Amino acid sequence: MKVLILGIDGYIGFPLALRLLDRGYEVAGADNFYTRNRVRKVGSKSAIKINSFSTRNKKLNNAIQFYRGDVSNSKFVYDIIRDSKPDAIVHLAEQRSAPYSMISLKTAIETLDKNIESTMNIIYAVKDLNKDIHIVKLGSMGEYGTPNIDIPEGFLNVSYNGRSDNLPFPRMGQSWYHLSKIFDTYSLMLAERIWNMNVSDVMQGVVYGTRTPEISKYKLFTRFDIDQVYGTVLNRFISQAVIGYPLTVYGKGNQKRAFLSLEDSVECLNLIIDHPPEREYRVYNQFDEYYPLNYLAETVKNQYKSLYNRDIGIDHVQNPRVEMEDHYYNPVNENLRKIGYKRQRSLDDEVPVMIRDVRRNMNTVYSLKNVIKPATNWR
Ligand code: USQ
Repeated sequence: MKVLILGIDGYIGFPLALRLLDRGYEVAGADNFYTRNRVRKVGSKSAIKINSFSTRNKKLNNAIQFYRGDVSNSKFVYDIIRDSKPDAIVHLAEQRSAPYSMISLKTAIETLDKNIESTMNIIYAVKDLNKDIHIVKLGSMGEYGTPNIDIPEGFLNVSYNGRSDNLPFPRMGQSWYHLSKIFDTYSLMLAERIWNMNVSDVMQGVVYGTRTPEISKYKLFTRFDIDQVYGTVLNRFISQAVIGYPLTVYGKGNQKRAFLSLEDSVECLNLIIDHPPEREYRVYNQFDEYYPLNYLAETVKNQYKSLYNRDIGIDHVQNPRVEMEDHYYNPVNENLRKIGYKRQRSLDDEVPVMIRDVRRNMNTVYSLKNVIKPATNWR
């Protein structure tokens, strides 16, 4: 099977490529190094040293058929699909930071434009060139927001005035980034409805981690962002602990979010690639567990204490985001289990591995100290 990974230079794209190559798939990929550039633009870089893409590919004997370009350019998307002839396309090539989308009108529109256009380009290219291609699209658990009822997988049975239907679950994203993903979701739903396409729409939780077995095997790390714009919460907490910076829990810390390890993310995507829907739009809620942020902070604090006997502070900083801090949260994730998903790495397995990897890059983390403090305000 041949898989085209859009965003192959990214945090998840690169380990996914390693996994698929290692398991005998043909892998093509595209990237315009947008994340490397945007992270530089906010004064940061990957806290774990990574090679350039060409060095990565050289170390893999150029096993990846690579295209440099922007997936918000429709000609580029048509050209690479025509040339690489994939069976599946995994779309990871979107602007992926909620805080980045909230910096200004310019970054909000950049996020909406890039993300919506790239998905539209893929939909049209697949419709025009080969409708058998399986589109695996990365959405976000944050599309649902935090409703006061259970969160099903994409759809909800609704009874109203004596009639009932299975309708899209209401989406209540809390940033322009999440809104862009919601638009993608509706675009994919419509595309499948009118053109009978094969779509897996993946509502992914927050991913954490530094390693997969292939990263260790090939000694090729993936990027690891810890700054206030591109860093996600657990990756930031680990780095903060390593340099003795109090963990920046936003607000009360009772906010609950769904999480999974990098290894589980890659494993789930591999399972989804192996189970293409047949002329169907299918939603996967892709996460392992959900936790309140305070639980994550306590886990990092306790594990650090037991590994290095050092006390880590926890600082409840004023929340720069507009989000509920006390709320109900109960999403389901049955569809992945139906195709064979079992947790690979738990939070407790992964935190010590992450601490050790980040400690090896301590000097870089120190050098990024001034981009840790939250500075992007939703208000
Ligand atoms: N948070 C802190 N302290 C920090 C950073 C974040 O308390 O130093 C809190 C935030 O307020 C939020 C939660 O942690 O309540 C998650 O924030 P995050 O930055 O880790 O994740 P988020 O902005 O939601 O976005 C990330 C990825 C995005 C993906 C999404 C999945 O950047 O690409 O779609 O996670 S989800 O969160 O399920 O929407």
